[in-house]
Amino acid sequence: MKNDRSRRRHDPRFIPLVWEEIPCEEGLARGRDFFHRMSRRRSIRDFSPRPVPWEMIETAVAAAGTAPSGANRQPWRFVAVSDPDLKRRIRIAAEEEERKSYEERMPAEWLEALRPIGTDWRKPFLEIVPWIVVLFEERHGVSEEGRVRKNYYVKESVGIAAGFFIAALHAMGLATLTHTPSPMGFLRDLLGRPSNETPFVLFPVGYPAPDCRVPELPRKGLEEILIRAAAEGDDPLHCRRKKE
Ligand code: IYR
Repeated sequence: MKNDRSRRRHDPRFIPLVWEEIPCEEGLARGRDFFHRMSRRRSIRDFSPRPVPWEMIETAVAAAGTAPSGANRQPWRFVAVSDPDLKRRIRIAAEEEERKSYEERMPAEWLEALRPIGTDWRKPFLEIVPWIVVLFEERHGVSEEGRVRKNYYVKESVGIAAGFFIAALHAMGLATLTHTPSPMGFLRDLLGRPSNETPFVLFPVGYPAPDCRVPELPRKGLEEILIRAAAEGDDPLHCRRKKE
């Protein structure tokens, strides 16, 4: 007798998967290309005022919105700011918090950890960039009758959407920074978001300034981040080489 789960998958509301079959070698080539492109992504803090078309912001948010989420609640909201006055107010509020953080709140160990990155409380890029995109997490939904509707794995879901957003911007030749002026509560007020939404991360989005410099930071190698838990003596499957 079929159990409930398999009956679910035969429910008429289930639809056939749209799936593009990619041969192994081709898939590996695409994966390597993706890796090489992603490995050239850098977070930057020196932005150009060069404008960025709205369609590029829309496209990156559309890509982010394809992320998986707990119970498919899609608990993300992106607020894209181009208004110079609003950007200025965000800069002023962010620098106020950041100054307190750097001068009073952050312990010595944290400041030491940030030394190679060269940050301080000043955030001029918030006024220079064409776009500030603030990603909010929707901590819970609200039904039409005003009842709370639970969301699940909100941080994980929004974190994955943030990753998709960053990858999409990079694919379009745009640069960003995961900026978290802490605490970020002021963003909810400045952007007029409801109380069930909390700022998760702020992305300045634009092109690098011509003289942009970035810290020389190493990335961990595969040998450090990948552990293969295979049975002893197991020879892993490899893609077949293309015939010459
Ligand atoms: N929010 C501060 C501090 C900061 C914290 C971490 I962790 C960083 O990786 C970088 C900065 C700031 O934006 O300067």
